[in-house]
Amino acid sequence: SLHLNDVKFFARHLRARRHNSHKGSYGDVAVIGGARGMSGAPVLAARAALHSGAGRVYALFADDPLAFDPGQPELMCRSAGEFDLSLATLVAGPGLGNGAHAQELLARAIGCGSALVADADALNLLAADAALQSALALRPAAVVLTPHPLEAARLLGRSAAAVQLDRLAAARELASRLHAVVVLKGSGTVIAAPNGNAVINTTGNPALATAGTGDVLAGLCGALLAQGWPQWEAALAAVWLHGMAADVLVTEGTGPIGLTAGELLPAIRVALNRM
Ligand code: NPW
Ligand code: AMP
Ligand code: MG
Repeated sequence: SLHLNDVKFFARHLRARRHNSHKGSYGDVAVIGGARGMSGAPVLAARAALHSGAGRVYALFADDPLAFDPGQPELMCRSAGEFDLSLATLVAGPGLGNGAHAQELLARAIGCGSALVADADALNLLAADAALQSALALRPAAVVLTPHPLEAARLLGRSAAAVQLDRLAAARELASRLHAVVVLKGSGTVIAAPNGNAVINTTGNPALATAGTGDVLAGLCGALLAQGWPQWEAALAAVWLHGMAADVLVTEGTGPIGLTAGELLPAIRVALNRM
């Protein structure tokens, strides 16, 4: 396993902002989530995508869509059922819920040709549906899965404790089984590829152990994919930047106690611009 500490390794994928470029040059991201009671999760992921350079960002809601996000009116809030999912890089799962409508939205997301980050409830729905897993494994477009240990455990049919006992093996097994780049989150996040490559991230700290930080990571990863990063590099850079943002905030006293997920956004933006 490699230890990830060289920013130059991925900086080459940063797209220079050319003078004659426009919002259409930096990709569209659509976050699919927002079941009743969990509207915050897709909003955080969508805000993260916006702060990470995506040209246009949509927050799609499985249930009642917000009219708009008062804290981030740049986002376009829509009903997920009425959106053409082939139009954007997709981040499926934050606060998506696990009902029939959520499952149908995920099946549509897997079935379209867009790059896809699957997180949270998208992973829980996958764990419960072998046909969706096969469709995902056969998907030609990029896929990044971002499970925390319990989500990985559900997918592997074992306990979270068993996953934690050999995190490298669990991430590699999921990557090869689902033919996707897998980000097994938690202290020492593991990024694994279907070919067996695996990297342990060295940034991040327990300030991240708070609600919504995973949703931010998923949105960040989606934004890099939308800007044309290959899936392996997008996953590595997203994990590294997310952890680096938390490390910088802790040195400033904004943590480890009481960091909020939303506070990562400006710090991620700074880390990305300094890369
Ligand atoms: P424990 O407590 O140790 O037994 P779930 P979820 C474990 C949305 N959200 N190492 C741990 O288990 C999400 O997007 C909405 C070891 C923990 O209690 C989802 O759609 C928000 N164990 C939905 O909620 C903000 C670890 O997993 C359990 C671990 C449910 O997602 C919050 C939780 O897993 C949230 O993002 C680790 N590193 N990490 C909003 N504002 O709208 C996790 N675990 O049951 O899958 O629930 O992750 O909260
Ligand atoms: P989620 O559980 O989906 O909200 O994701 C939590 C995020 O915080 C992931 O990116 C984890 O890797 C990160 N995280 C949680 N706890 C720690 C920790 N103790 N050290 C480093 N990163 C953590
Ligand atoms: Mg999560």
